Amino acid sequence: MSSKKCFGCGVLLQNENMLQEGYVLNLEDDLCQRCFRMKNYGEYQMVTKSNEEYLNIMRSVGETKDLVLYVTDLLNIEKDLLEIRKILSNKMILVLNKKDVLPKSVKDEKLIAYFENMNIHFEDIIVISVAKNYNIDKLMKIVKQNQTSKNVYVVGHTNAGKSTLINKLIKNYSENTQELTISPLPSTTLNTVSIVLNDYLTLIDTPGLVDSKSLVNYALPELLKKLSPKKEIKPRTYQLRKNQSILIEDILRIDYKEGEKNSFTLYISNELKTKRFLNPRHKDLKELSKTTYEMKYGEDIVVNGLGFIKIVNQGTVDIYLDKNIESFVRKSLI
Ligand SMILES: Nc1nc2c(ncn2[C@@H]2O[C@H](COP(=O)(O)OP(=O)(O)OP(=O)(O)O)[C@@H](O)[C@H]2O)c(=O)[nH]1
Ligand SMILES: [Mg+2]
Repeated sequence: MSSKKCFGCGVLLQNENMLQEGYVLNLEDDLCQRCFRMKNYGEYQMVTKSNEEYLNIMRSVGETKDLVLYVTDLLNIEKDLLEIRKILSNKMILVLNKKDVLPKSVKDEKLIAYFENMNIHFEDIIVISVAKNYNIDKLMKIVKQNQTSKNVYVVGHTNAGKSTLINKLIKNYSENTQELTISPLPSTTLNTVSIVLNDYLTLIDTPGLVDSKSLVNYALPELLKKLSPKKEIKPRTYQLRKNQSILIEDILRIDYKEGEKNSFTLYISNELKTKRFLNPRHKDLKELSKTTYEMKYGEDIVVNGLGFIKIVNQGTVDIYLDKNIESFVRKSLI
């Protein structure tokens, strides 16, 4: 084992065991084999990491007084933003990424107000899209205003786009040619990676917290590719009456059990197939488990890793979903 880290994911490089992470033929190499394959051949290799290591990294970030960017994916906002806030008392900016996947009509101000109402302290909240280079300059300004030292940490759940964001900042603001590895799979970044942007700013990428209850951990590669939207979502709205259902691929069934005629809008990748049934169905649910939600006016059902369903009026809704995947209800995001 050397003390050199992979430039792409931060793992310690080693040339002893091909089957273990960090393997390189030659310790002079900058990228581990896993990163090399992802980058050059788009060959993704899933690794599973214990959250304990990540929590240790978070705790060590918490011991610094450095500014933290907390990046989250607008389509997959975690159930509990406080989870990370509790570990880190650092000055923190909430960065709402992937605005490009939400319909253009959704206003930033509305999204920001939604998070402000949660009453969690952030120095600032900003909506960005790394993919569209949207608000990146504005983010850089906010970083400069709030830095407490050269170092700025980038944290958040896996797949939020932390490494993609840092790559964009490297590209836009420095001569540095280092490129972090990014992928649609969870746990791409494996350890901290420091990137010197200039004399005044060093960004530190960190591995993301893994949501063991996210659909991305259970989806096969074919589905995984379709799950995360590459384009603006075209919301699909269904007007349902009692006893009617919606099916999303074979992932989720939504049964409207009780209530007046109601509107269900799906915010999920355009590539996923959906069907509406006008009569109750009983087939194909063997492996799915049922949860009943008593919906109030203007709430979303969120399915971790899939997206969310906005339901306008109150009513009783049953959902059928793999028992390992989390769902929850929140006030409508949009
Ligand atoms: N549509 C869209 N996709 C994005 C955006 N930013 C990142 N992504 C995609 O999100 C996925 C995850 O990106 P990463 O940068 O690897 O995420 P990460 O937060 O570093 O993930 P870990 O290293 O696993 O913690 C990739 O498929 C990116 O292309 C964005 O602004 N819009
Ligand atoms: Mg990463």
